[in-house]
Amino acid sequence: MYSPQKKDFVSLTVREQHNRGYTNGKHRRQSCWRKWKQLSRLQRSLILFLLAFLFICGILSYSSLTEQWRGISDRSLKEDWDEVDNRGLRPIPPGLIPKLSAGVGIQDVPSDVIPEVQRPSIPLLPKPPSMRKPPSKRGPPALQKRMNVSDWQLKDGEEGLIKTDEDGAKEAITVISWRGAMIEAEQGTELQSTVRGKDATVVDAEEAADLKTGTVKPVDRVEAVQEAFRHAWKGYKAFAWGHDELKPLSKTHGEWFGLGLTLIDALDTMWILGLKDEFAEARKWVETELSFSKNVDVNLFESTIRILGGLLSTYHLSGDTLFLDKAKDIGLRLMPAFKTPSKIPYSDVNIGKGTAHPPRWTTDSTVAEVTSIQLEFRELSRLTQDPQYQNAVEEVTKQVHRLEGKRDGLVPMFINTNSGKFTRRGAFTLGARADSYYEYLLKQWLQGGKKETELLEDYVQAIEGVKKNLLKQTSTSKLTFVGELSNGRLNPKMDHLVCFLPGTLALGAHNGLPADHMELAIQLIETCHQMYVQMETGLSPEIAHFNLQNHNGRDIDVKPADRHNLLRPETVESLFYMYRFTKDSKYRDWGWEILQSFNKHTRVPSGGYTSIGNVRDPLNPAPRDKMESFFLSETLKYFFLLFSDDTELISLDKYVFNTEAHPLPIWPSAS
Ligand code: DMJ
Repeated sequence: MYSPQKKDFVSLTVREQHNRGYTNGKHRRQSCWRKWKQLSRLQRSLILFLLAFLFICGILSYSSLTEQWRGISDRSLKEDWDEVDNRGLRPIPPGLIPKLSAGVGIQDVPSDVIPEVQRPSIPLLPKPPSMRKPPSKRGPPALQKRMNVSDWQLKDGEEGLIKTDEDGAKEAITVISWRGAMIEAEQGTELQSTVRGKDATVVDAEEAADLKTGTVKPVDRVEAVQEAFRHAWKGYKAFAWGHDELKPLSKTHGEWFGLGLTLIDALDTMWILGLKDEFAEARKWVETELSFSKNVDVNLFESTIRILGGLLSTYHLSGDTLFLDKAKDIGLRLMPAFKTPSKIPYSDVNIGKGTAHPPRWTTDSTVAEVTSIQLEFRELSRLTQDPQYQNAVEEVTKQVHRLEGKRDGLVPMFINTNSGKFTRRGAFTLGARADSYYEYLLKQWLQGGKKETELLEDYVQAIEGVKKNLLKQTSTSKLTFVGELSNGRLNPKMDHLVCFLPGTLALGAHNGLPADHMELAIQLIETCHQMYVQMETGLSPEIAHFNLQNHNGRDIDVKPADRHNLLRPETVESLFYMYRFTKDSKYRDWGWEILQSFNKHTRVPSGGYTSIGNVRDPLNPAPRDKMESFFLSETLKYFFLLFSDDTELISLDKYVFNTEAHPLPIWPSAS
């Protein structure tokens, strides 16, 4: 700091200089003006002309420069898009599939360690330049962005959850719970963008006439499912071919892993439905386009149940070794996930680099994720005669079997990859993050020929735990439901995901487990059915809240954040099991009603089906512009099997379905 004295001195000096400068300038201007006046008129005109000429030249060269700059940025944009095309990420018309040069495979690597891959020729999925940002997002993609479709408008006052990315750009996101998968925020809480215009998703008049309710013969129903599949495929083929998911309203695609998820997930459905042409086209894509040599993070659970499971079952059904080879490739690439201090796998694997990691915010994995990959890896070991896959997943099963922290056989939702222990104990659900743990206990026991008694014990004990801790009835209609336990308190809410349970219980009872499992299955499938019929669209919400007191005469309440329907399969899956084991035609009729509701409220005329945001508003179901791969893999497959009279088609005594509806063989007793 200057002292006041010093300050005065300085300011005085400055003022003096300033004055001097000012005087000098004036003096200089005066002398210039005098010189100008001394020039002849001709000289002055010449100078003025020259100045004007220079000014015009300046303007002209500025505009040509800016043209050039614009040209440069256009080229960058085009180059970026060419890059996208070169990576095979643009829809490729079937039949015109270009040959790709062989990718960097890992099968030839002599050890079980996948090397850090040389910078691959196909870098991580690019975004259009304007949106480019580091590929840091893991888990399911935000399921819905605010739509940018000219025909659609955001509904007044309804905004999506706004997320700001690293670039400061804002996007509307939907938060979604995935059965067993990682989610981005509180399960089931979401706000979604909605769109107006009921015509967009409502089946057109001609189609509706074909699909009217009434006395419909099974064969007609079977054909209706084939027709629904073809319609879904039409959209996928036209707008999302080779990509992960169809966005049927904006007529484009969504990418999650960049591995053609819908196509792979749908392969065995096409086989089972007898859609030969579609299958042949898809097979061609797998043969010529599918490469797992990609620097991309995939979720271990999701890629196991959808990709590995889908390839293995397609191999079994078709006998085509192409699918087995691809299954081996992805299976090996997923193995680094198991290299953790506890051998409880990480949630994410980079299948190109051979590295694995937990989510950014925790070292926990989800219990359902680490315990619902066993059917697939065990089968891979059996087929390859390489025990490493089976050993890795059975180590997880063994550890979870021994772990403390269960409640009457019910498991918490998280497990730590360092300690191998359950974390965040005290919350128990049969819904997201735990569900398929129970399913895979029973199904592994069946897959292995009913020999692994610890699996059976854990399963039977868990069902007892459900009965003791989670089962309740509504006061109005006495609907039985499976609630959630949170620190000793029952929350009377049930995810639609829990509707897998009646089918699994029925499968157990069919295989000799107690008869009361079947009784419970009958009660629970009734509840799942009610979750559809009590909604105005005839479609279930993602989460239902059940009334334990008769305060409003209703059994089911739905919170605004839970009103969405993602075309999920669980109820149709259970209807299929219930029909197979009881032959009670009401289960087929219930399924038929659901199929028609899907056709009425989720079918997009130009091709595909869409998730919707509001099952309570048939006039504006708020289509969300996304067709999940499990709609083709599971929902439509289970519809078909429910309506088919051929009960030997995927016999439940010969196959177990993985949790993504991919049938895997029950091992011959010799294995
Ligand atoms: C599917 O990916 C599988 O069924 C998984 O087990 C749960 N979530 C979806 C379907 O809802």
